[in-house]
Amino acid sequence: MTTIAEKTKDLVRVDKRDGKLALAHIYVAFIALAIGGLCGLLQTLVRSGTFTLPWGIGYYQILTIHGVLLGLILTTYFIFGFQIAVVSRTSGTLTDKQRLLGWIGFWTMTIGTTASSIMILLNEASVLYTFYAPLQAHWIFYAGLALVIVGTWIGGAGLISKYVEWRKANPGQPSPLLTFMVVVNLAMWIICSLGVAVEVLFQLLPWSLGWVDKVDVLLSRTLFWYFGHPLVYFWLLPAYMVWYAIIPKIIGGKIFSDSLARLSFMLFLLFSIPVGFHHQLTEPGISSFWKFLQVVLTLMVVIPSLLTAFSMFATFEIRGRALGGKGVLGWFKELPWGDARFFAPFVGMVAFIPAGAGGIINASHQMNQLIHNTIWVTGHFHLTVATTVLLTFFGAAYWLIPHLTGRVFTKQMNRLAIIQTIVWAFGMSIMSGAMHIVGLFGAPRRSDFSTYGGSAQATEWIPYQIAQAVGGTILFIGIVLILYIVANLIWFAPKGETEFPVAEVSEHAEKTPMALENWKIWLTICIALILFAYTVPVIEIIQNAPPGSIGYKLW
Ligand code: HAS
Repeated sequence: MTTIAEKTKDLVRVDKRDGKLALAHIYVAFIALAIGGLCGLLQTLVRSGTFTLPWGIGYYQILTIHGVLLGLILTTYFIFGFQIAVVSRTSGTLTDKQRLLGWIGFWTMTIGTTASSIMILLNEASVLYTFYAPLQAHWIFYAGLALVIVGTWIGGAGLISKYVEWRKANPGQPSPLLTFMVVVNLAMWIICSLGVAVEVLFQLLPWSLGWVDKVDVLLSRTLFWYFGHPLVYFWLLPAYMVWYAIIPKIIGGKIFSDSLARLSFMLFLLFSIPVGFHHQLTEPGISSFWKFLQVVLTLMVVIPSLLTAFSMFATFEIRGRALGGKGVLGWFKELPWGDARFFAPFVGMVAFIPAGAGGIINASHQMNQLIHNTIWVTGHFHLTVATTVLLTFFGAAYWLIPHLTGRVFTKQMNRLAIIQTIVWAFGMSIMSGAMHIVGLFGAPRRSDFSTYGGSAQATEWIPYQIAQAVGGTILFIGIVLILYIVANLIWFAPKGETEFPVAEVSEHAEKTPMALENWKIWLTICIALILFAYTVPVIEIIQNAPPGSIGYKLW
């Protein structure tokens, strides 16, 4: 018979077999970081006007590798690895069937990633990470991406089934917070990735195979952005999982409110999907009313981030005061600044303040006219995903990898991780700062310097583009440092036990209402909002489809 101690031990340590599955995902994520990061460095050098790519390699080719490997592959693999570990840690070891689904998902994704990457390397798919039509890639590139998505559905099904199993075994009780958060993220992901799956399967694949001559570009972009905006929250929510439920434990505090954390996640589920038009505000073919409606919904999706900021401030202040911090800000210096597991995500949070303000500017219909398609947008997403999210993932890697590999995060590695965070923040401030400023002057994003470098305007932009190259080079040093730390945690760090920190909820928090876990209510509102925001404009787009494209004369 298992004793209570043994049962608890099972729950605090991730089962080795689940750990192996999680680690497989994390390895691919860091390989993607190495290759994608190198391409990022090359890009900034090309844009500075001082460097030409050798061996006929194209600018758009490395830009595609950079965007696909970092934006789509690093994120998705790290998130799945993290989510598998989190569910196994908080809801118990996966069953053999659930783990098998995880492995099938992993290999499906990996076959797809390899196929798509080979096509990009062969210069058969230099279509950037958004693969907008009418840029056309080899059909294997699209098929590969479709496999990546199908793989995530299979792996996701395993995790959702663990949640269902837990709820059945514990009727009337709120599920473990972290598992609940994973399931919200997966629900959002599955609903939104249906859009890109339809785009790839029914538009891009038949077109690239030559079965149809034309593609309805507006419809394809609409389907892409139906997916593309929730995609950015699919990146953000695991970072929020760390902030809400892990950082409090690392700093020795408690979760400020379980209900507030769950509410904020549910609001993301509702408001992150029906907002894709805020990426298409300058596109003809969608009427102003629907753009306006989606701008309003975009501003609604800011609310859960403001709730998160409030909750984090409360957690930090309560802990800082418990440690003796006095006065309005005295608690601040009591926080564990020397602990990289806290410091890296904290710097990510600080970056999210200007990054979020930038997002609100982007979403504000008229201001979007100024920044759209300028390198300001690139500055925005390097602050959000490449700083806020990535620094939080690095902070998580410092305990997650040694926990899974049975090693320890040594003092030297901790010191190096603090340096890594500072290098990253410094390099990113220069690079993203320069991108924001020169974007306001109209410098385009995604443009090969050789196509515009000779113009008078471009000469004014050059100092900022050199600043971007300087920032990019510093960031590359940051990539080398994190890869060194990760390699240490996988192969060389001393053997030992590392804690998987999961915080408890504060005893002062209100009881969590079960309504927050009533999926019937939330999924119904979510689908109703999507139908409301998209049905009429999509019908209009299809009615006006160009002759010869799929959709033409459908109505
Ligand atoms: Fe964005 C474009 C609007 C958030 C990523 N975004 C992009 C693209 C990417 C991206 C990749 O409306 C480019 C896509 C492309 O290739 O074309 N974005 C927003 C808005 C938000 C937002 C309103 N974006 C994100 C996040 C991303 C991301 C998060 C990745 C993870 N974005 C846009 C729009 C465009 C866009 C337009 C299209 C532009 C165009 O024309 O092409 C909001 O979610 C932001 C809300 C955030 C906040 C900040 C809250 C602050 C917190 C930190 C608290 C700090 C603490 C520490 C506790 C309101 C939670 C305190 C310590 C101290 C010392 C003070």
